[in-house]
Amino acid sequence: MSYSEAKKYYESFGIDTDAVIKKLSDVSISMHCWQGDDVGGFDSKESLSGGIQTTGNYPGKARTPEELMADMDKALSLVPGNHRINLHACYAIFEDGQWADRNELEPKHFAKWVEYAKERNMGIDFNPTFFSHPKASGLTLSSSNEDIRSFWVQHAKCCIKIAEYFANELNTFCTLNIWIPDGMKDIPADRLGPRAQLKKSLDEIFATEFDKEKVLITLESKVFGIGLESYTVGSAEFYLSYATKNGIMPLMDNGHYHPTEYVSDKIPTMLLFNDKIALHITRPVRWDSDHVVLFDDETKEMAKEIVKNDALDRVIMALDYFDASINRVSAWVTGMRNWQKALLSAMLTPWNEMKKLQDNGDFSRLMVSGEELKTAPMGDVWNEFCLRNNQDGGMKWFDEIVAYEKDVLLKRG
Ligand code: RNT
Ligand code: ZN
Repeated sequence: MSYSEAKKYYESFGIDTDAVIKKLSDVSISMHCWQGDDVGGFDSKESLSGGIQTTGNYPGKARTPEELMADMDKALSLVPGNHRINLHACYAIFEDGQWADRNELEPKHFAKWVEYAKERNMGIDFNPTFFSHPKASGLTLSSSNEDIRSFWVQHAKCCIKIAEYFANELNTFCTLNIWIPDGMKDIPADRLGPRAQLKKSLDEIFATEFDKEKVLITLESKVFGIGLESYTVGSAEFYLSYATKNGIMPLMDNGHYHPTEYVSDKIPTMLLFNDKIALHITRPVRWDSDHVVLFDDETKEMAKEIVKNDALDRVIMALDYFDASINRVSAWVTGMRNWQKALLSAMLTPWNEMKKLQDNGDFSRLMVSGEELKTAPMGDVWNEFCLRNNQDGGMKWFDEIVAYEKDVLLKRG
């Protein structure tokens, strides 16, 4: 089928594909820098901690800021549209050996990133890093050790300043996401204590003066981590309650729930009770494994809940996965394109008609329509969307990855 035929097909469902293409072209996704170096960062030689794990040893990992930036450029050059980048505090760039610990980070340590983003007209989102650090061997913001707890509170405060700097320099908001790995391997004697400490730490962090239009703080909950199987301080109820009570934005990572719970089901509820919400889009396989985002059923279902509820401007969409077993640049492009495909698939579905079928109890027709649309010519609209954004819709981008691997990645040794 050609685009014009596909256009006609969708017209018969009342969908204007040109308008859809325009709408999708305006969606910015936040691309996480940490896919490029297995969540390594530049501020320490500590190995990755916090109950998260990259697996694989594919050659070509970025070892320096220059390499990481080059890889991100390569990835972004193969994704249609204009996007944002998402940094972690551990990606600070220290010039002339001017290393600073996490409680002393300053905007100047991110000046190179601002330069990078400015040249490419991109926004930056940000994350304090509460892991891979000697003071993160136990609890962080929920610690009962005052030295440790205040160190991490100070880290978060530094990050607010840096986020404000990003927003001011780049003229767009900066999302600042707080995720801590705090938890326990075995059954805790005291569950309430650490949560009370975390509450106190968050209160202290939010007492900082900052421009709430520019810095959008989000709170990310989790169910468990490796070595932290029995107890997570920052659980879903904890952050939901804190966020609701204090007018803070919640962030849902779809790898952070029990396997039969779906973030797609949570999105509409959250939209009813929050002005804005944020997502970490990932793919959990058996556990929070952070596999590359595919164009699979749950990914489509999450996109549907955003598009169908007309909430594209109320949901901050960030990718979050790290796969070291395949070409890392390819992993970025695959995930970015797949989230766009999921949004496209949702935009090409006549939700109003389908809602009517649901409201009228016509569940047979609803099922048949849904199944019919699964083989609709979405690929032709995808190709046209790519074309209009100066990209190829097929697999040609992968040839560029192969060439980049040969010319650049494999030469890294
Ligand atoms: C960990 C969380 C968190 C991290 C990043 C690196 O389970 O998902 O968002 O993946 O901050
Ligand atoms: Zn996450």
